[in-house]
Amino acid sequence: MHHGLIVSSYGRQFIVEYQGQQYNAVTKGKKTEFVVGDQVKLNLINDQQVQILELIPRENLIYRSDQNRSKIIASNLDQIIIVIAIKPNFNQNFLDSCLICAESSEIKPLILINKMDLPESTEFAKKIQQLYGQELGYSILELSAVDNCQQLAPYLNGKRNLLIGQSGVGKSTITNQVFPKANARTAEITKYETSGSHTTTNAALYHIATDTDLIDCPGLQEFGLFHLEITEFAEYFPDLRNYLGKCKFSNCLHLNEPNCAITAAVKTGLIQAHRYAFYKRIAESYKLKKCY
Ligand SMILES: Nc1nc2c(ncn2[C@@H]2O[C@H](COP(=O)(O)OP(=O)(O)O)[C@@H](O)[C@H]2O)c(=O)[nH]1
Ligand SMILES: [Mg+2]
Ligand SMILES: [Zn+2]
Repeated sequence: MHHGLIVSSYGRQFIVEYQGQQYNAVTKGKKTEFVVGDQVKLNLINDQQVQILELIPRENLIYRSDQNRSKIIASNLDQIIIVIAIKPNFNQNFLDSCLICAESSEIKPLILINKMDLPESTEFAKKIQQLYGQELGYSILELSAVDNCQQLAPYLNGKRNLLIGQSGVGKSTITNQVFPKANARTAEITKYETSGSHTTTNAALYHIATDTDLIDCPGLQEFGLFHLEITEFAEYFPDLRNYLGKCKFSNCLHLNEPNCAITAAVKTGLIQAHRYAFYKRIAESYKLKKCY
């Protein structure tokens, strides 16, 4: 039996790497729920094609989802690098959602503040360092993909890394800097090809060293969390976690219940208001959907 690695996906098409060669993959039967990072068992058809027979169990899998459907993004990861930048439009909820995604899959996140060459980034980075570094304890790296991307290399070493972030933050630029052979499409190139659309079309995994991989994935504007359970949701917030178990009701959802340790901590400023607002917004949307 041969084992391969899914290195790219285009819609329902997959590219599988087997013994250093890339093959177009056909899947067996209807089940085509594979994703970049998956290890699969396969049959060789010819020197260009393989047939995927079966998925080898994943160590982890990350999703995003909205009310209607969830979409798998990548699997078997060691680190999620959340790329943020003041331009084109920083969305704090997106950052919070990515952090929850990393926490819920027990994958270590690294927040990468890109575009530090822009003067307005200094103030922005200071605020992020305060809120997410000092208060929440996340690792943060500041750089400019166009000036000094080499700083990133030691953070990638020995890991399979996923770059996620809103469209336009610089993920493909970073990918090309770290691994020029990737030739990933950046906004400039995509603009030529598809008149104004800023998204790359597929996720792709690059081997930047023998034990180091980088996955660049299509631009995302939303990062839904509907696949998570409301009762577990607060555990994915390092700032709410310490208060769990201290509320009057053991099944407290920390919304309007009396004697709730979390809402009390929000009132005294021990929990940042914006983080609780984010928690509340998602928790309430779960309630609407699942009728808790
Ligand atoms: N000023 C500045 N612009 C950058 C930097 N990194 C990327 N960009 C620009 O930001 C735009 C979006 O980059 P791209 O890599 O396509 O973003 P992606 O959608 O996250 O893959 C492009 O115009 C890049 O040239 C940076 O460090 N500084
Ligand atoms: Mg891109
Ligand atoms: Zn509570």
